[in-house]
Amino acid sequence: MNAWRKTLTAAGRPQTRAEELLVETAPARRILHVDMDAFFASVEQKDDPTLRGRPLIVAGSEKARGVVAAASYEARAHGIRSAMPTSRALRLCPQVLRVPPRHERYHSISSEIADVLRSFTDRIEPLSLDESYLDLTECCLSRRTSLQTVAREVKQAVREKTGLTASAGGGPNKLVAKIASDLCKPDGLLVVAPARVRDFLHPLAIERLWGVGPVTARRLQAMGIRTIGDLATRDPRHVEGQLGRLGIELHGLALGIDERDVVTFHETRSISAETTFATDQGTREPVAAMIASLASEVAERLDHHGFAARTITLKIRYPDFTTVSRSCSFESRLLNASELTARALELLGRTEFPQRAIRLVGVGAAGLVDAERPVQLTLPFDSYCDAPRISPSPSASATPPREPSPSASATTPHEPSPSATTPHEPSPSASATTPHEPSPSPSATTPHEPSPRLAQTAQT
Ligand code: DCP
Ligand code: MG
Repeated sequence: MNAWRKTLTAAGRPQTRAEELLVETAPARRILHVDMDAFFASVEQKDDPTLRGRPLIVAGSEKARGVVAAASYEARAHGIRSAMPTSRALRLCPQVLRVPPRHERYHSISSEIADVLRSFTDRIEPLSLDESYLDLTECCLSRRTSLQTVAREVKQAVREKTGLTASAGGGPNKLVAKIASDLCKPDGLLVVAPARVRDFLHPLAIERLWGVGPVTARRLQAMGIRTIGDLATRDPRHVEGQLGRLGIELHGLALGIDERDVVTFHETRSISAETTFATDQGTREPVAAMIASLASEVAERLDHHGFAARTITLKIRYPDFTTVSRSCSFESRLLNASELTARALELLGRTEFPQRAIRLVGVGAAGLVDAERPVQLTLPFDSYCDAPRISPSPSASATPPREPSPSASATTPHEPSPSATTPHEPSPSASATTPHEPSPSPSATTPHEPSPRLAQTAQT
């Protein structure tokens, strides 16, 4: 990041109109947010032409209290959304087609998308399997072409390679790019010029702002703030008085100031599987059987990729949706299928089960290494990342707290996120979450409801 720009915004936002003008006239970055449309559902429709043009959900079975991972746009017309229980989706649209998720297939397409994006720039920050930020500043400047033009090329290249549509939003920062791509879905392209940022942001509902979930939105609404523009025109000291540091950060964002860099390294991925029981389980036998089945699924996927794991995590959700995870790591040993199961069952002993019944259970493997050559690595689908990163602390870490939005509080039908631990013998870590207001701290960042971080925490 430009040094003077960072200094200017070190207090979270420009302090004077003169500083504001300087920020406005700074050489603008060209940030693009690319997000595949109805990703899992579109992959299914691409692979099976009989599913095309029909309401479709990729979801677990309603009998097993499954939830919707992805809904085709035809299904969304009936009000079906991600994270909704499958049973509710079926009530909304009895003729909806349901297919179970095929994660390997989505990972493989994600890898193809990554290859396409990398042909435009190395400055890529993947957020999930189907979503990335690209910093196209150098690409645009060296080619003397506009962000709009490059964005159009990116969309076309993704379509040619995968047969799928992506939506792309562009602007001088991540905040604008992400909101723009959300607004132009599906198959859209919306680029916001720096001079138009405030015109673009200000009419939007305050919930669109990064870090504003239902709880914060209610607090802002109680202050008479309904749009981003309402917040931008408030005295920041007043907002700070009401919301503390979060208020200051949100006020800066409302002014269109977001200095976060596109971060090109990424955490080492994990392989995991989880399931929600049809009814809450209070006895050991069915829970242990499910853990064994999930562990062998994880082991199979590790095998398929040629990976071995040094860390295992057990994730448990109690009936009140409180979620905990327990992990242990091994420096000198790799975990095979039976060890994964055995360790996961040991970890079960460190939960409140059976005093508390269990709604959901998940098994995750992290600390992935090449099974043949045990060196820490990343999965193929994020092979464009600069370097893997492991949390340096094995101590208890909070799973990202999220607003109790539907996507956060309902079961996500795949991939628990085990807390990373440094490899040593064996090192337990625990994390617990209850659905509550997100903290503005950096550790609260998630792709779904990220916490705002301004210049003072931006990485250069
Ligand atoms: N996903 C999931 N569980 C959720 C949300 C998403 O398993 N609660 C999976 C399925 C989605 C994929 O992640 O297809 C990408 O998530 P998005 O939020 O990008 O949603 P979609 O790509 O499905 O739709 P959109 O067109 O709104 O981006
Ligand atoms: Mg998507």
